[in-house]
Amino acid sequence: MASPFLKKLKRGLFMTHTEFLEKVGEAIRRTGPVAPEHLDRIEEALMASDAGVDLVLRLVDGLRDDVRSGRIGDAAQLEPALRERLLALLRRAEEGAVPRQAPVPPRVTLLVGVNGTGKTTTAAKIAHRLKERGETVLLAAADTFRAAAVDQLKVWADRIGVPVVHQQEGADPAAVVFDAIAAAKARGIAHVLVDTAGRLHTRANLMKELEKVRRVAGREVEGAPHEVLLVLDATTGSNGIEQARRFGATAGVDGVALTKLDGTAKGGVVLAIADGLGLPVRWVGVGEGIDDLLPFDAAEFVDALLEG
Ligand SMILES: Nc1nc2c(ncn2[C@@H]2O[C@H](COP(=O)(O)OP(=O)(O)O)[C@@H](O)[C@H]2O)c(=O)[nH]1
Ligand SMILES: [Mg+2]
Repeated sequence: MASPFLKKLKRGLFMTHTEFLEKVGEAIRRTGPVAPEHLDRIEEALMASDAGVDLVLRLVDGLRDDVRSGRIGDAAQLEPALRERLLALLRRAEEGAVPRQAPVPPRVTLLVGVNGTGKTTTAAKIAHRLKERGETVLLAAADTFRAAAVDQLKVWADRIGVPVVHQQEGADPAAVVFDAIAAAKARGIAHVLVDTAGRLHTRANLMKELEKVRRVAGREVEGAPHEVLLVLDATTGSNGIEQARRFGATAGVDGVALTKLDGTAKGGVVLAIADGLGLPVRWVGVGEGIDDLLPFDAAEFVDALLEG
């Protein structure tokens, strides 16, 4: 019986899953000798899911070697072999980035990423989830670039019933974070989620601003920020990887929240993130609703991708 999470993930991954299985289904659901077309089919399916050229070639070469050496003697072994390789890849990225706890509260999480990827929505979704678990949480509106960004976060905060700290448009985001941390300390709140800007007049300014936010957080709470989540839009596929590289260089990213998986067949980008960036995906967004965020689980992801 599939878990509710797996069901929801499968719905979120519907397009990726369907297209993947359409391409690969016949190749991995048969028995008998492995023909070169089977491996071609797997290669094509992985490419179409935007898993990234280098990774796909490596994966398929690995399978081909296994066939040549006799480790894979029958087509029925292709699926388990592929599953094992995908899982190993995802687990490696997870092991490379163990989440940091906060020795003293609050635990501070920054959400960073380019405009429109889903930072504000994801901050609200995580806040909601923490609240449902009985944890205390405060949102910090550090995207001060546009007044609308603050309003959007305030609307979410009202709806889920968590406090939000904000200042006027154009305020210094580091000052907002300073205030937010002070408020959290005063009220004994365990988590501060910081929504940041995805765009400024120049990228250099944006990076400087994020750096200042980090410095201020670190000065106010030991070890902060405890987590920097890069929010990536799955519909941009492997272009998102390039964005991530640019952000990672400056912002010291710990993990990825991959949004909009519900609207794309490019779910293989999860694999490209793990392989190309060595970053674990922590969350996946599977819709616009407040509950449409799932903690990422490597085994469930691979199941959702491969199981018919
Ligand atoms: N379908 C879908 N839409 C999403 C998801 N996450 C965010 N969005 C939508 O993407 C748009 C941009 O989100 P927003 O949080 O404002 O992005 P930001 O600019 O990075 O803060 C909004 O319309 C969101 O509703 C998701 O997982 N699935
Ligand atoms: Mg925003």
